[in-house]
Amino acid sequence: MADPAAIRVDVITIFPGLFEPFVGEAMLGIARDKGLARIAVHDLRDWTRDRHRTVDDAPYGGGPGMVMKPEPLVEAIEQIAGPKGPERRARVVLLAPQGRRLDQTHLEELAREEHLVLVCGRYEGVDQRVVDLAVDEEVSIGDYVLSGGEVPVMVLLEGVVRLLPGVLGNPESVESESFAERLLEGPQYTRPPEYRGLEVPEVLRSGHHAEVARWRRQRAVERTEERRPDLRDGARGDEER
Ligand code: 9D3
Repeated sequence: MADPAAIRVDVITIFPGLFEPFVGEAMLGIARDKGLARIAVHDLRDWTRDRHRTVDDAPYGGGPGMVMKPEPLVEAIEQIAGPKGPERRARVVLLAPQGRRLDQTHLEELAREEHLVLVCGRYEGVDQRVVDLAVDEEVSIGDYVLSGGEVPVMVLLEGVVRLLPGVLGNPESVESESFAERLLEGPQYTRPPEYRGLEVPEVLRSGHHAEVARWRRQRAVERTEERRPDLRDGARGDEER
C-alpha cells in the first residue's frame, strides 16, 4: 500500500490545528489514503525548552512586531530534514513574502522531490540565520500581505499533491495545464439551457465539435487579451518589471 515512491511532506508551524481539516480534505486525503503522499504536521513549540515555549523575540535595531527566534526553527528543520548541505535529501522551503513567486513550473519541480519540508513563518519574519543555516529556498505566493505562511503552505501543498501521479483520476487534466498556463479558460455552462433569461450560447448546444472548439478558443484568447495580456507575451519567468 505505502508506495516507496510516495512523496514525504513535513510542515513546521505554530498552528498545527489549522492543517488538520485540510490534510484530510478531498485531494490530500485521497493522496494519503492511496499511499501517494505522507504528510506530517509538526508544532514548532515542541522544539522550545523554556516554560513559556517561546518562539519569537523583539527585532534587533527596533521596529514593530516580533521576529521568530532561530533556535527552535533550526533545530526542528535539522531534526526533520538533516543538516543543510549536499547530503540533505529533503528540500526545505520557507514561505515568506520576500521569496520567489510561486508558479506552475515551480510546483511541477517541487512535485518531483522525494521529501519536502515546508516552514511557515509568522510575525514580521524569521531570523535571517534560520535561512542561512537551514533553508534551501524562500517562496511567496504573490504580492499581497497575509499574516503568516500557513495559508501559503496549503496553497503549495494542494498545488503539488494534485500533480502526483495517481492522485487525479484523469492525467489528461494535468497534461492540458502547460497550455492552460498561457491561456485563460473561457466561459463554461451546464444545464439548464436558459436561466433567468440568460441562454447558453447556441454553438455549445449544436453538437458541432469543431465549431465548439473554435468558439472556446476564441473566447479564451479574447479573455486572456483583456485580463492577462502578460500571459500572451509568453516569456515565462520574467513577467512584469
Ligand atoms: C512590512 C513588511 N512586510 C513584508 C512584506 C512584513 C510582513 C508581512 C506579512 C511579514 C510577514 C508577513 C506574513 N506573510 C507571510 O509569511 C507569507 C506571505 C505573504 O504575506 N504573502 C504572500 N506569500 C506569502 S508566503 C509567506
